[in-house]
Amino acid sequence: MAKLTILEFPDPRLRTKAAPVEAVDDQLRTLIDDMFETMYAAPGIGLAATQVDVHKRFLVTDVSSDKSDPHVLINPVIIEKDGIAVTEEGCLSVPGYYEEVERADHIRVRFLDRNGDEVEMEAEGLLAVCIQHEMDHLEGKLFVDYLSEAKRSRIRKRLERDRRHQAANVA
Ligand code: GNR
Ligand code: NI
Repeated sequence: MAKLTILEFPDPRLRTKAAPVEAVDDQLRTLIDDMFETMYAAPGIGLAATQVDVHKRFLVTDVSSDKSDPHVLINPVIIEKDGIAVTEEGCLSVPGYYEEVERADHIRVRFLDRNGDEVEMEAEGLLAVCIQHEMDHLEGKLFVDYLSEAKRSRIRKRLERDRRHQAANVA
Protein backbone atom coordinates (compact mmCIF):
# COMPACT_ATOMS: atom_id res chain seq x y z
CA MET A 1 0.00 0.00 0.00
CA ALA A 2 1.14 3.53 -0.67
CA LYS A 3 -0.04 6.97 0.31
CA LEU A 4 -0.48 9.20 -2.73
CA THR A 5 0.10 12.95 -3.10
CA ILE A 6 -3.08 15.04 -3.26
CA LEU A 7 -3.08 17.92 -5.78
CA GLU A 8 -4.12 21.30 -4.39
CA PHE A 9 -6.10 24.20 -5.87
CA PRO A 10 -5.25 26.03 -8.13
CA ASP A 11 -3.21 23.21 -9.68
CA PRO A 12 -4.42 23.09 -13.32
CA ARG A 13 -4.34 19.26 -13.30
CA LEU A 14 -7.44 19.40 -11.05
CA ARG A 15 -9.28 20.81 -14.12
CA THR A 16 -8.76 17.63 -16.17
CA LYS A 17 -11.89 15.76 -17.25
CA ALA A 18 -11.39 12.09 -16.40
CA ALA A 19 -11.80 9.34 -19.02
CA PRO A 20 -13.89 6.19 -18.45
CA VAL A 21 -12.18 3.20 -16.82
CA GLU A 22 -11.73 0.57 -19.54
CA ALA A 23 -10.77 -2.44 -17.40
CA VAL A 24 -11.38 -3.27 -13.75
CA ASP A 25 -8.14 -5.18 -13.17
CA ASP A 26 -5.52 -5.74 -10.45
CA GLN A 27 -3.67 -2.57 -11.40
CA LEU A 28 -6.85 -0.53 -10.81
CA ARG A 29 -7.57 -2.38 -7.54
CA THR A 30 -4.08 -1.49 -6.26
CA LEU A 31 -4.74 2.16 -7.07
CA ILE A 32 -8.13 1.95 -5.31
CA ASP A 33 -6.46 0.51 -2.18
CA ASP A 34 -3.88 3.32 -2.27
CA MET A 35 -6.68 5.87 -2.57
CA PHE A 36 -8.46 4.45 0.49
CA GLU A 37 -5.19 4.61 2.43
CA THR A 38 -4.65 8.21 1.28
CA MET A 39 -8.23 9.22 2.13
CA TYR A 40 -8.18 7.65 5.61
CA ALA A 41 -4.76 9.15 6.40
CA ALA A 42 -5.78 12.66 5.31
CA PRO A 43 -8.37 12.20 6.94
CA GLY A 44 -11.26 12.67 4.51
CA ILE A 45 -14.64 11.14 3.68
CA GLY A 46 -14.02 10.87 -0.08
CA LEU A 47 -11.32 11.02 -2.72
CA ALA A 48 -11.57 11.20 -6.50
CA ALA A 49 -8.84 9.81 -8.79
CA THR A 50 -8.38 13.31 -10.27
CA GLN A 51 -7.06 14.50 -6.89
CA VAL A 52 -4.15 12.04 -7.07
CA ASP A 53 -3.42 12.96 -10.71
CA VAL A 54 -5.08 9.85 -12.17
CA HIS A 55 -7.54 11.00 -14.80
CA LYS A 56 -9.87 8.00 -14.81
CA ARG A 57 -13.50 7.93 -13.66
CA PHE A 58 -13.48 6.38 -10.20
CA LEU A 59 -13.74 7.55 -6.61
CA VAL A 60 -13.72 6.24 -3.06
CA THR A 61 -15.81 7.29 -0.06
CA ASP A 62 -16.35 6.38 3.57
CA VAL A 63 -18.56 8.76 5.53
CA SER A 64 -18.50 6.60 8.69
CA SER A 65 -16.41 7.58 11.70
CA ASP A 66 -14.84 4.09 12.03
CA LYS A 67 -13.88 3.09 8.46
CA SER A 68 -16.92 0.79 8.37
CA ASP A 69 -18.60 2.07 5.18
CA PRO A 70 -16.08 2.04 2.31
CA HIS A 71 -17.40 2.38 -1.23
CA VAL A 72 -15.59 2.49 -4.55
CA LEU A 73 -17.56 3.79 -7.53
CA ILE A 74 -16.13 3.14 -11.00
CA ASN A 75 -17.61 4.99 -14.01
CA PRO A 76 -20.41 6.41 -11.80
CA VAL A 77 -23.56 7.90 -13.33
CA ILE A 78 -26.29 9.64 -11.34
CA ILE A 79 -29.61 8.33 -12.63
CA GLU A 80 -31.95 10.10 -10.19
CA LYS A 81 -31.67 13.05 -7.86
CA ASP A 82 -34.13 14.58 -5.46
CA GLY A 83 -34.34 17.13 -2.68
CA ILE A 84 -31.90 19.80 -1.58
CA ALA A 85 -29.03 19.52 0.90
CA VAL A 86 -26.99 22.53 1.96
CA THR A 87 -23.74 21.33 3.47
CA GLU A 88 -20.64 23.03 4.78
CA GLU A 89 -18.15 21.37 2.44
CA GLY A 90 -14.42 21.05 2.61
CA CYS A 91 -11.99 19.51 0.15
CA LEU A 92 -8.60 17.86 0.59
CA SER A 93 -7.53 19.82 -2.52
CA VAL A 94 -8.57 23.13 -0.89
CA PRO A 95 -7.16 22.59 2.60
CA GLY A 96 -8.50 24.73 5.43
CA TYR A 97 -11.56 26.22 3.71
CA TYR A 98 -15.18 25.32 4.39
CA GLU A 99 -18.20 26.83 2.63
CA GLU A 100 -21.87 25.99 2.17
CA VAL A 101 -22.79 24.26 -1.09
CA GLU A 102 -26.26 23.25 -2.31
CA ARG A 103 -26.69 19.81 -3.89
CA ALA A 104 -29.30 17.05 -4.19
CA ASP A 105 -30.12 15.33 -0.89
CA HIS A 106 -31.03 11.95 -2.44
CA ILE A 107 -29.38 10.31 -5.41
CA ARG A 108 -29.50 7.00 -7.21
CA VAL A 109 -26.15 6.15 -8.79
CA ARG A 110 -25.07 3.37 -11.17
CA PHE A 111 -21.43 2.25 -11.29
CA LEU A 112 -19.06 -0.71 -11.44
CA ASP A 113 -17.76 -2.17 -8.18
CA ARG A 114 -14.18 -3.43 -7.61
CA ASN A 115 -15.06 -6.72 -9.32
CA GLY A 116 -16.32 -4.91 -12.41
CA ASP A 117 -19.95 -5.79 -11.66
CA GLU A 118 -22.65 -3.19 -12.35
CA VAL A 119 -24.33 -1.94 -9.19
CA GLU A 120 -27.03 0.59 -8.34
CA MET A 121 -27.04 2.34 -4.99
CA GLU A 122 -29.28 4.87 -3.31
CA ALA A 123 -27.58 7.47 -1.17
CA GLU A 124 -28.85 10.31 0.98
CA GLY A 125 -27.46 13.00 3.24
CA LEU A 126 -23.69 13.24 3.62
CA LEU A 127 -22.97 10.19 1.43
CA ALA A 128 -25.07 11.65 -1.40
CA VAL A 129 -23.32 15.01 -1.04
CA CYS A 130 -19.90 13.37 -0.96
CA ILE A 131 -20.55 11.30 -4.11
CA GLN A 132 -21.67 14.47 -5.96
CA HIS A 133 -18.57 16.34 -4.71
CA GLU A 134 -16.31 13.48 -5.95
CA MET A 135 -18.11 13.23 -9.29
CA ASP A 136 -17.51 16.97 -9.77
CA HIS A 137 -13.75 16.30 -9.37
CA LEU A 138 -13.96 13.79 -12.24
CA GLU A 139 -15.33 16.65 -14.39
CA GLY A 140 -12.53 18.99 -13.29
CA LYS A 141 -14.88 20.89 -10.99
CA LEU A 142 -14.20 22.00 -7.40
CA PHE A 143 -16.58 23.12 -4.63
CA VAL A 144 -15.03 26.61 -4.80
CA ASP A 145 -16.55 26.91 -8.29
CA TYR A 146 -19.96 27.28 -6.57
CA LEU A 147 -18.72 30.33 -4.64
CA SER A 148 -18.43 33.91 -5.86
CA GLU A 149 -15.42 34.85 -7.97
CA ALA A 150 -14.30 37.13 -5.11
CA LYS A 151 -14.35 34.30 -2.55
CA ARG A 152 -12.66 31.83 -4.89
CA SER A 153 -9.89 34.26 -5.74
CA ARG A 154 -9.34 35.09 -2.06
CA ILE A 155 -8.98 31.37 -1.29
CA ARG A 156 -6.61 30.89 -4.26
CA LYS A 157 -4.39 33.79 -3.19
CA ARG A 158 -4.17 32.59 0.41
CA LEU A 159 -3.32 29.03 -0.63
CA GLU A 160 -0.66 30.30 -3.06
CA ARG A 161 0.83 32.51 -0.35
CA ASP A 162 0.84 29.65 2.18
CA ARG A 163 2.57 27.42 -0.35
CA ARG A 164 5.24 30.04 -1.13
CA HIS A 165 5.93 30.35 2.58
CA GLN A 166 6.13 26.56 2.93
CA ALA A 167 8.52 26.37 -0.03
CA ALA A 168 10.71 29.06 1.48
CA ASN A 169 10.51 27.26 4.84
CA VAL A 170 9.20 30.28 6.71
CA ALA A 171 6.30 29.78 9.09
O1 GNR B 1 -13.20 15.06 3.48
C1 GNR B 1 -14.08 15.67 2.84
N1 GNR B 1 -15.14 16.17 3.50
C2 GNR B 1 -16.27 16.66 2.88
C3 GNR B 1 -17.20 17.35 3.65
C4 GNR B 1 -18.36 17.83 3.09
C5 GNR B 1 -18.61 17.63 1.75
C6 GNR B 1 -17.69 16.96 0.96
C7 GNR B 1 -16.53 16.47 1.51
S1 GNR B 1 -15.41 15.60 0.51
C8 GNR B 1 -13.92 15.87 1.39
C9 GNR B 1 -12.79 15.05 0.80
C10 GNR B 1 -12.53 15.50 -0.61
O2 GNR B 1 -11.97 16.53 -0.90
N2 GNR B 1 -12.99 14.76 -1.57
O3 GNR B 1 -12.86 15.16 -2.84
NI1 NI C 1 -12.72 17.29 -2.82
